Amino acid sequence: KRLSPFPKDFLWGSASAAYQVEGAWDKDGKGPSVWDEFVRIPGTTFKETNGDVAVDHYHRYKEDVALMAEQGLKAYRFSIAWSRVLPTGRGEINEQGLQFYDDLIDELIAHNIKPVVTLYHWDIPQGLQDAYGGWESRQIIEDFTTYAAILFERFNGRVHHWVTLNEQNVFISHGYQLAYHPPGVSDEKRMYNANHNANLANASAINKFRELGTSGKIGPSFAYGPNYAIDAHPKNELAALNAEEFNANFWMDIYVWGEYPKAIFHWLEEQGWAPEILPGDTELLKKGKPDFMGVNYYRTMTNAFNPIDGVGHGKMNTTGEKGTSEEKGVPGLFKIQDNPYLEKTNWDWEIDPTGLRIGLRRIASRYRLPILITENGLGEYDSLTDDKEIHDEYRIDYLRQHSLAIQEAITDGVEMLGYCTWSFTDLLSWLNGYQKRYGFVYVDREENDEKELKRYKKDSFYWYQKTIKENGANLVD
Ligand code: GCO
Repeated sequence: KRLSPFPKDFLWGSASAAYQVEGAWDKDGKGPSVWDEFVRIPGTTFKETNGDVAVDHYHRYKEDVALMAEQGLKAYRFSIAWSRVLPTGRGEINEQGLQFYDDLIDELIAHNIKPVVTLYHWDIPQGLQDAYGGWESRQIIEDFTTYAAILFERFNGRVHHWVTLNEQNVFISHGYQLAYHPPGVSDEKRMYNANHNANLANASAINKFRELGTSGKIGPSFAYGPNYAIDAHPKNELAALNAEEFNANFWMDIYVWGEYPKAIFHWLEEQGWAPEILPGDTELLKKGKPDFMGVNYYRTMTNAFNPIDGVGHGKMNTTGEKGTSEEKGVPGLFKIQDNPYLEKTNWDWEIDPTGLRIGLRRIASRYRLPILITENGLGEYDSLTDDKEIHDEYRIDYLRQHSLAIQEAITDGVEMLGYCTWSFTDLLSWLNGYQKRYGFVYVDREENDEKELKRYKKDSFYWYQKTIKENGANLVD
């Protein structure tokens, strides 16, 4: 079958997040974020790893950008640490913190790499958490908007792609239900309230972006994977529909249409967990429509009927030992099953390039928005040979298949803006330390041994370099 080519201006990119790469956690006036505090609570992360130094991108950004330029990257997605810019989350600007991003942006532009800026990648300032419980208070709407406006004004004209909130579904569920992330709460009523405030903050920032006449496009990054049924039994099909509504539409409908899907909202009301919608909320949400949908794609889920007294959220695999995830589900809606057709990574994530094509099709036809893949990649153990090489053919294979799925989606008519792989250099995995590597560039460090943080190009670095150069023409043999 003939595939449509990638558009000429397709953004072949790669991505990172401040806490996972920067280090310099208390340098040059930066205030603490909730992650700086959370990682110090024993038992919260793999071998007590933290991002104090991470891969020291804060001090080595020029070296990293030079590697990006050598690879031919068209775009680099990174996040801004709110507490670098505003140490307690509001009030006086810390000019030195803001200057770091100013310099990084200039360095990227000087190398013809388009900056894709994420406003929030999970590191809310501890000051706001202490002052009013962060996302749990409506005060966050104003404070997030003020912070966003500082960045819009400073970087307008230099940045053309803006991401508001990264994986709201993850930071909200992990922070307020599963307690894997700060603030480590397990309370659904509080979770759906915090989530509603995040939705309002997202829309308010988008409205501010437009009010200020900022140039470029803005949208959220959502962690999405399509939900399948284990088989065609109607009850399992219903479970898959429930899962799609619960895991995906509940979060993305509100971004695009300002309304929660009725079936899920009704289910929340029955549990006593529905957020309070105040007068004016719906209007604000409807106005704050994004220009594109950012998609972080890693895996798909396969579902079956789950009775009302069925399984709940089990334990996650954070050790990197295959098969250590537990059975999970939402009682009365769905439960997650192993898909017999799919292989999994060492962290039990299904590898499913066709799922990416399916997911892109679903989003494009439901929301009629262009899509930017803001993350996709393979977390694996990598090893450095004696010759200081990294033969990650498994990653090349993964990325090649997912790039092809994007090309197929383009052929299907989906408007694709770009592909930011996760990640450019190796980085800290929030809960899995430094053993789970995603980068094109290997960084020589272990859990609690920083070594010299030397960078080595993996085989996948060269593969992506060629892919960018040929605009994907090398994908089909
Ligand atoms: C991990 C995760 C992260 C996320 C990213 C989400 O292993 O910790 O994969 O790296 O993918 O931060 O936006």
